[in-house]
Amino acid sequence: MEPPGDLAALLHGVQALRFGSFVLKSGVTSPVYCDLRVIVSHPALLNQVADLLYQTAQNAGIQYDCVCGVPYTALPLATIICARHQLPMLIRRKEAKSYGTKRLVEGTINPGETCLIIEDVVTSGSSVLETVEVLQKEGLQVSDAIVLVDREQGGREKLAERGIRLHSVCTLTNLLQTLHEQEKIDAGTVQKVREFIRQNNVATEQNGSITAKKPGKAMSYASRALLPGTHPLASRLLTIMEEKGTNLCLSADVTDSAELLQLAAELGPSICMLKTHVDILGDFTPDVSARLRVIADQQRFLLFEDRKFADIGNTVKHQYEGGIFTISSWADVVNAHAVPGPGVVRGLQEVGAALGRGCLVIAEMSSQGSLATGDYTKAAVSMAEAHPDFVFGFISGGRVSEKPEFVHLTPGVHMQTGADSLGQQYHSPHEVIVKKGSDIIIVGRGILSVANRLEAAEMYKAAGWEAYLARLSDVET
Ligand code: 5BU
Repeated sequence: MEPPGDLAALLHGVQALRFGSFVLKSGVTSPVYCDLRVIVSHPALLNQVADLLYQTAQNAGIQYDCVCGVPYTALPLATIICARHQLPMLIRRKEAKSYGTKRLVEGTINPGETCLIIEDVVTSGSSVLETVEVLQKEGLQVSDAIVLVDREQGGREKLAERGIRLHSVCTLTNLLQTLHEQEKIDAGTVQKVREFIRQNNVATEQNGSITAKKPGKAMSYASRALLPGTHPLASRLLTIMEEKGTNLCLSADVTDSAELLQLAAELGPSICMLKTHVDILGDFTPDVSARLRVIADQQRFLLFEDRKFADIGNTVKHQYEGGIFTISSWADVVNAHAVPGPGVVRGLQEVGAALGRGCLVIAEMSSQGSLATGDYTKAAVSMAEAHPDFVFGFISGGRVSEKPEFVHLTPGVHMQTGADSLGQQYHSPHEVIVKKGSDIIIVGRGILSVANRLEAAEMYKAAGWEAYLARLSDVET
C-alpha cells in the first residue's frame, strides 16, 4: 500500500519527524529525529496512522487473534485498531508490578494464539524483539510486526533472523523523498540523512559497508538481499521470499496450458518462484506466457524457464530470444549448463541483461550418475562467480559457493526420500536447506501428484520455511 502523500507532511508538521542535529540515546549524533509520541495530541493524525497500520496488516494477508503495541508510543495506536475492529488487545508492561499479580502482560492470554505486534518506528528492531520475547514466554505465537516508519537501519533483517516479518507503512527514504519533492527539505538534508542511514546500520560492519558477517549459513534472506554485490533480480527474489515467508519453487511440469495457468493462480501465494518447461506444453501460444507473466506479477513470484541452455553463445542467444517461446520476453530466470564454457553465459547475457533477467548455472544435477561433480562443479562455480552481472545463483544439491550474494536452488525434493524409476533422487526440505545449505527447494511431483495440490504446496512451504528458520538459529534438529 502506498502511504498517502500527505503523511510525510503531517508528520513533519507536528514535529514527529525533525531534521537538524540530535544526540540519540546511544550517544550518536543523528541528522534526523523520528518520534511519534507527539501524535496523541493530534487525534485526526492518530486515527489516520492507526488506519494505515491496520490496512498494512490486511494487505499482507496476516492472520492473527490479538494485537499488542510496543510500549509506550504504539499503545494508543493498538488501542484504536482494536476498538475499531473489535480485536482483543494485550498490554505489555515494561516493568512487572511489585505488588499484586506481577504480570508482564495484561489482558487474557490464550496460549497458542497468534499476536500481531504494532510499533511506530523501527531502528534496530530491539524494542519489537523485547515485546516478542515477553509474548512468546507467555505461550503466544508471534510472526509479524507492523510499523509505521522503518528507518532502514537493519531492524528488518534483525527481526527476520528471529523469524519475525516486518511490514512497514513507509520507510525513512520514502518520507525523505516526499518531503524533498514538496520542497520541505533540501537536497543537502536528504543526502546527510541517507549517509547516516548507510553508516548506522546494525546489519553492517563498522566501516559502514554491508558485508556478510556470517557468510551463507546463518545470514537471513533479507540481509543477503541488501548486500552490495547481490544481483537486483536476486535481491527481488530474496525479498519476496522473506516477505511471503516461502522458499518454495513449484516445478509446474504439466502439459496443458490451462492447467499451468490454474496452478500459477492457485498456488501463487505459496511460492517464491514458478519453474516451467514450456516445451512440454501441447498447446503453447504466446498468450500463455503473457498470462503467466501477469499472474506472476500480481502474486509476486518469479518465472524460471528450466531451459538448460547448453550450446555456443551465438546459438543460445537465438534460442533464448526467438523461436515460438521467446523465453527472454517473459521468463525472469533461465539456467545454463557449464559444459560449453563461459560463451554460453555471455551469449545469454547479451540478450537478458538489458531486460533485467538473470541466469543460474547448473553446478550439480539431482539425477543418479550425474557427471556434474568434483572439478566440473568447481569450474561451474568459478564460471558463475566470474559473471555476477548476469548469473545470480546455482542449480545444485546444496551450497556450492561461499558468496552469500549467490542463491542456491535444489531440485529433487520430496517428503518421501528415495528415487523414481528413471534416476531422480529425492531429499527432504530439511536436508536440503539445513544440512546442505541450499536456499530454495524445487518441488514438482511432490505437489503435482497429490489430489489437493494447494494443501501439498502449503505443506512444502511450511517445511522449507521451518528448515530456514532452524538454519538461522543454528538448530540442527
Ligand atoms: P520432480 O517432479 O520434483 O522430480 O521434478 C523436478 C524438476 O526439476 C523437473 O522439472 C526437472 O526437469 C528439474 N530438474 C531436476 O529434477 N534435476 C536437476 O538436476 C535439474 C532440473 Br538441473
